[in-house]
Formats: sequence, structure tokens, C-alpha cells
Amino acid sequence: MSTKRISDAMEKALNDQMTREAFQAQVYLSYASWAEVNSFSGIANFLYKHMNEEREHMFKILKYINDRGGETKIEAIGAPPENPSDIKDCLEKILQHEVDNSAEIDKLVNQAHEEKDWATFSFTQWFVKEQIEEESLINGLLDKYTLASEQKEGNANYYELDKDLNKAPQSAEIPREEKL
Ligand code: OFO
Repeated sequence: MSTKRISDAMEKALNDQMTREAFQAQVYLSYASWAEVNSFSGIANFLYKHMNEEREHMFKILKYINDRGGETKIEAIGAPPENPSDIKDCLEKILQHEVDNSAEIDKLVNQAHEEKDWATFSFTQWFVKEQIEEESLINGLLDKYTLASEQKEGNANYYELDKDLNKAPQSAEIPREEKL
């Protein structure tokens, strides 16, 4: 057992965020399954892969809590929301989930700052950048959806969109620190 280097309040906040990341994974899992049964295998593939990303985020927080001498508590995960009505709804909903999660990450950053817990402040910066990338990624997919759906040439466009999403990366490039 190592010396506890995070406050009880921070331990609780990180635990809550860990559970939230698990919930995010459930959302992607459930939407992926919806896409698969509706014959959008490319979108399903993208969403399944992203489910794994969210699980990695969950695990990253779990490790951090334990490494700082805290104790992770595995809590129940809420049920995912209803299935989307169509692809656009699916993309809009996952974007909103990401925006909501970004707001929760911001709260963690704020708490770390208030507690002068610079280790956690530094740890949470990775998540801030990750959320920027994810929001940018989903916004990009929504743009592709708009392009594909506005050409009004029938289902061929949706087929191309589906192939595109199948190959979509799990993160978007954003400017990182300048190399001096
Ligand atoms: Fe965990 O990155 Fe999205 O939510």
C-alpha cells in the first residue's frame, strides 16, 4: 500500500470520472450494435473501436487513482440511452456525449487547480487534449454526413460514407506542443 497522495475529494471525483468513461464505452457499444443490425457495418466498426478507446480512458484513470495511493471503486454503470433514429442522429448524439464529457473533464481540471494538486492537474491535461480531438473527429464525421446526404444521388452516397467511417481514425490531429 502506498502513501495516499490525492485528497478524498479528488479520489471521489476521479472515481466518478472513471465510471463516466465506462458509461461512454457503453454508449459506443450500444450504438455500434444498433449500426450493425441496421447494416452499417463501417459505422459499427468505427463505434466498436471507439468503445475500446473509452475503456482505455477508464483504465487510465483507474491506474492513476491506485498509483497515487487512492482506491478505485468499481461502480454500476448506467444503461445506455435509446437507439438513435438514423446515422445523423447517431453522430449528433455521440458528439453531445463527448461535449458533456469534456465539461466533466474541465471540472476535474478546475478541482485539481483549486486543490493545488499539480500531479492530477498534469494528468488531466491528457484528457483535455483527447476531448478536443474527439469532438473534432465527430464534427468531421458530421460534415462528411452532410456532404454525402446533400448530393441526393440515392444510397450510393451512404454506401461511400459507410466505407469512409470504417477507415476513420480514432483521433484527430490537433496542434500539440511546439518543438523548440
Ligand atoms: Fe473518454 O473520451 Fe470520449 O468521452
